[in-house]
Amino acid sequence: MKKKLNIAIIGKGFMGKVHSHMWRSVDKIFDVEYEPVLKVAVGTDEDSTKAFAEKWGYEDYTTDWKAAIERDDVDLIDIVSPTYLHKDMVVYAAQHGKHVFCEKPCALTAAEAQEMADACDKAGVMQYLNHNYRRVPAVAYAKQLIEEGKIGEIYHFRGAYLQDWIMDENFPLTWHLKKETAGGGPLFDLASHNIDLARFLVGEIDSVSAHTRTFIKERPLPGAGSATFSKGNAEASEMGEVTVDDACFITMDFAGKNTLGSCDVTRFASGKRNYNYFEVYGSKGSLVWNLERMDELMYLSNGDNAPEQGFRDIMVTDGAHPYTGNWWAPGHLVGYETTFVNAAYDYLTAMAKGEKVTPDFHDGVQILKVLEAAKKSADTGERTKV
Ligand code: SOE
Repeated sequence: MKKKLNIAIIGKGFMGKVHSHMWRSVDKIFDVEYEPVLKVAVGTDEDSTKAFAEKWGYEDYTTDWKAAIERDDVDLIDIVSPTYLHKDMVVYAAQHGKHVFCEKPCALTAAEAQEMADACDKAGVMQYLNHNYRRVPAVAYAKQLIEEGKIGEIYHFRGAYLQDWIMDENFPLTWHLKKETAGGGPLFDLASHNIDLARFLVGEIDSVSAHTRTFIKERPLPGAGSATFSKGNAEASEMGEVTVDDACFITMDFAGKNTLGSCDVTRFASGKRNYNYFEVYGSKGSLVWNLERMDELMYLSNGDNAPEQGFRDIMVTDGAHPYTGNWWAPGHLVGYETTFVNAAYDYLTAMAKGEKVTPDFHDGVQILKVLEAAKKSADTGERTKV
């Protein structure tokens, strides 16, 4: 008999949908000791929150996030709200003895992330920061190959995360485009993923140089019905200032390693809808991965003989690859939502064993220190210690 785990989700946008799907699927795809129960959905608007709750099968809904956290029949708080709300919600959840599962980016500042980590440590609750791409089977397999020594000493990590969803100058000034609500533009939203993967695959980053650019400096204020991924906002007439980057290029050094790294992130790469990419070049081999072909990992071994040497395209869907044994038969591809279900599986497995799951808010602190150093470097024009 599985233990019931009652979940309150705070937020019901794109990530609310993805996480609801995740909680509904995890105990069907994987063997876990818990049965997630969708207890209560929290949103800011009564009607749409009710509709969201009914659609996904939440037993209840509310517009009061504190009340949801305070409920005795809630065990875990899943936070998919805008970044500026994360710290208060996580701290409040921890103070009420609730386990936490929180979307990235962690918080507005490293100091906020530290408060989140401290509150969860003090309360002894589970803490998890969802950088879902660690849980792509091909990325987990890349990590395995690196740990097995197949890549050798790593000379280069080259990351990129390119999107194009705000290129329309009429795209409204949503919370993503304001420093006080998002912390940064793609520097926070997208480079946080690259930095997470760089730390996961290579190690700690200790200094950075960065360059940022804001291409469109003013945008229409959001009107009624404007949505995150909408294409413009004809109703709005007033304009507001964009206070985050539209693009950022970073070079990085790794602590105690002779690795030279980089990542470039933008929301202005026309045609690149969600191009999360990395290359790892080492003394024994190379790896290349791209989210738009997420089941494939390109691997080159320096040990192969010269005439035939080249990248092999490994279809990471074999039952022996990470996570894949519980998914579909070999060659039957998985998708974006799979990475979230894999994350929930790792979370629930750790919970059952009384272990920690990573990345957590301590990782969030480190990632934010890198992002803050990158912002400082872009502002001052100087190489900056993390
Ligand atoms: C929007 O840029 C977004 O949804 C990010 O917030 C996610 O972290 C990324 O994985 C996909 O794009």
